Parts: sequence; C-alpha cells; structure tokens
Amino acid sequence: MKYIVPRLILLLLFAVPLSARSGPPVITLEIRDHLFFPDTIEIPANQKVKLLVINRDDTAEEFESFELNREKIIPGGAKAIIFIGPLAPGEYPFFGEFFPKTAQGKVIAR
Ligand SMILES: [Cu+2]
Repeated sequence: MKYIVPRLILLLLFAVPLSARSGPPVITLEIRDHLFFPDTIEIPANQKVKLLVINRDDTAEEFESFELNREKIIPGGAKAIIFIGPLAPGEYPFFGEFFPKTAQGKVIAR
C-alpha cells in the first residue's frame, strides 16, 4: 500500500501536462471508388502531421509514397494512421498502389 500512493501521485503529476499538450494536427483522407478525397492536402512545413486514412471501399488499398517514404495497407472498410513530416516546403505525391491509375494525390507543405 505504501508504494501505491506515491505512484498514484506521480501518475497524477504526469497526467495533467500530458493531456494539456496537443498532438500533431490530424488530417483526414478518404478513399472512395479508388480515389482519394481530398486529392490535395496542404500541411504546414516543418511540422509533424497525423494522416487519418479512411478506406470507404470494400477492397484494400495501399497508401504509397516514395517522396514521403511511406507505405501502408488499409483493408477495405478500415482506417489507418500515417505520420508524415516534418517536411521541407514542397510537393510530395502519393498514390494507391492497388489502383494507381485513379488513386493519386499529393501533399503540399508550405
Ligand atoms: Cu507498396
């Protein structure tokens, strides 16, 4: 018992500053009919960003970008989180590897 109370106080001390701190901005990207919506995402340069990718299709898709060095499979009807950045200002194309002719987009860091 004497160990539990100090630990609880420590937990409380850390819990408050952690919850007050906001994480990276979240940008939602949807896949529908093998297309990305939106197909152009603007993000702040030099800052980490959290992409929430929601696949509304029944089929799996793979978010792929050589420029962003990211590759992630999102099963049909599933969601995925992909962290990108901090990025230098510029354009970073991405595509859906399973439907590359239609599923195309780009991240613009400003
Ligand atoms: Cu791939």
